[in-house]
Parts: sequence; structure tokens; C-alpha cells
Amino acid sequence: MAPNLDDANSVFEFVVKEGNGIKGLVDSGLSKVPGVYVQPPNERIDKENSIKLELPPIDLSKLDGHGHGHDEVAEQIVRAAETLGFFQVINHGVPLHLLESLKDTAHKFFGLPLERKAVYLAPVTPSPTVKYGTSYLPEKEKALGWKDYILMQYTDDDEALRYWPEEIREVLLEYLRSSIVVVKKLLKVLLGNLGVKPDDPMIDVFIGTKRVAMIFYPTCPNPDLTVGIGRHSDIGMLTVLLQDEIGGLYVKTDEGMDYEKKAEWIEIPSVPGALVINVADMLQVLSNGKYKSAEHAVRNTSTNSRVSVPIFTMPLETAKMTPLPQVMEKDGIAHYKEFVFGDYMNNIHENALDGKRLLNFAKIGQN
Ligand SMILES: O=C(O)CCC(=O)C(=O)O
Ligand SMILES: [Fe+2]
Repeated sequence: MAPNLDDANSVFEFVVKEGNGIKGLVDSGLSKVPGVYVQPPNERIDKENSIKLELPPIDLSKLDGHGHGHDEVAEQIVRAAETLGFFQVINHGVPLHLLESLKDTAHKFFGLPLERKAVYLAPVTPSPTVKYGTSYLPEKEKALGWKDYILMQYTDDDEALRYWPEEIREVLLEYLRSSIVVVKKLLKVLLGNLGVKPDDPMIDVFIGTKRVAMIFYPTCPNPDLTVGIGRHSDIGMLTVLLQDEIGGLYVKTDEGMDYEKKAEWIEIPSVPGALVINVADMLQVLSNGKYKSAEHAVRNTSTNSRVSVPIFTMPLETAKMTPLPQVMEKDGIAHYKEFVFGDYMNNIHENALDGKRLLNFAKIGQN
């Protein structure tokens, strides 16, 4: 049944509980967003106070060789991770036809009838590793995000082939396989720069948890008032993100950033064939703060729906996190305490999005 748009409970029931999502809300016809989607002014993404990222995409094909080309690219990667914490890569080895197919598949999935998607709502999903939903933590947020998503945790191919939605599993598995190769290359460069020679078992601990999502940001009648995803940093090691040509991903600059602060927000422009890479919290911790896990958010548009396909690589839940000994030898002072990654994750799942507040959990002198 169509919701009563003036009644927050009715909207919540329709969008969140029944699983119609924002997609269902938009399809039911609306000329302005319901009140629960209106963000407080300080949480909105002010386009007027933004600039586009000028950093050209980094050409990863040169990483495969040795010598000058390799070192130059490695330096570009390190520099980007130390300053903004976001960069784009091209010639990454993930097939371009696969990227196109992922975007099409995401549109098709969210266009499926409710029954095909609602079976993956948290209370009924056949596997805890697959979850269809909307916003971030709708039960905990004051204002909801204008997005629907399907999120999967990867354990092995058999499990994925059994439980992930059949419409999307093949492309996602191929995307995961080829992107993990990219993540490993980048981590070798980033950890290598810290004086660490990571072997395979070490990398397997650091990126032992892998999640992949398809996110759908439907057309929004009031994009100035809403956010697709509010300010947050990602919790793991590195995130690989495919965004489409609509754009809308913004990084928030902050005082502590070694980046020329020209605006409050830096838009990561859509570059055909590129993947966006960002540093997440655990890489910031391991590097004792050298690499920056930047706050970012997504702005909606009134003219187009947008899709994105992120892969979140994270440590094993049991992994101990603390600044790496090689970094400590140089730095002397640790800015983060030792903790178990699973505890960090549990902490995030209990809190609505609030920028990088979560990292305080790991900061020395904060609690
Ligand atoms: O959709 C995007 O561009 C960003 C998504 C994101 O930041 C996230 O899911 O953590
Ligand atoms: Fe993110």
C-alpha cells in the first residue's frame, strides 16, 4: 500500500520494514522528500563550497614493471594516501566490460519486483552474509539516507553461489576476484613505503574480510536537503569503488589533512573506466596516522538515479590492530592503542554515521 508521506511511521513501515526502499517511494510518486529525509543543515553537502579533485587518475599498468615507471607510480599512490586518502586508478586490470556490466546489473537488480529483493531483508535473509536494506542504520538515524543497497560478505565461492541473488552473483564474484589483485598491489606499495615487506599470510590477515555492495541512489526531488550517505570513513583497509557517470561522491577536507584546503568538500569526478580507491580506518591505524582515512559522503541529484559498487577490504575479525612496529621504530609515539578488529566493527554497528568519531575508539588519550 502507498505510504502516507506526511506520517513518519507510515513512511518507515513502507520503505524500511516492507523493503520497498527509496526506489518504491519514488515509484509511488512524490514531489518533495518526506521529513525523515531532511538532514540538519550541517550534515548537507554544500555544492557551492566544493571543488573537483584535480589529481589525475594513477596509471597502474606501470606498477607491473620495475625501475623508474614503477617508482614514480608508487610515489603517486603513497602521496595520495598521505594527503587526501582518495585517488582514482586506471589500467587497473579489472576488465572495462565488467565495469559496464556491474552498473547495468545494479540498475536491473533494484528494478526487480519487491518480492525478489525483500527476501534479503535482515529478518528473513537466507544467510547473514547477504543483506538488502536502505539508509545506513534506519533504526538509529535521526535523518535517513536517500539510498537502497544490497551488501554481501564474501566467505567462499560456494557460499556466494548458493546465497547471493542469482541476478548479481556472477558479475560480483568476477569483480571481487579482479579487484582483490588490485588491492594487494596497492597494499604492497603502501606497506612497502612504511618499511614493511608484506608476505601473503600478512596480507591475508589484513584483508581477510571482504564485503561487496551494490548501492542505488534514486532520483531525489530535494537533493539540497538530503544525503545519499552521510559523512563517514570506511572502517577497513582499502575500499575499491566503481561509480557511474552521474557523480556525487564528495570527500570532506579537514584541518589535520596535509592537503591544500580550498573548499570544504572535494568532489571525486566520474572518470570513464576508472576505479576510486580510498584509505580506510585500519590502514590509518597501522600507519600510525600517515595514511588518511578521509570522511566522505554522497550527494543525490534531482535528474538521475546513481549506482555504485564498492568493495570493502577489512582485516580478519580476530586480527590485532596497532601501529606497525616498523612505523613505531621511526615515530616513537603510538597514536592508536592495540585492539581487536572485531571489537571495532561491533562498535560501528551500534552507532549511526558520525564522520570519523569511531576512530576515537582506537585513539590513545580519547577514552
Ligand atoms: O556510493 C559511493 O560513491 C560511496 C559509497 C560509500 O562511501 C560507502 O558505501 O561506504
Ligand atoms: Fe564509504
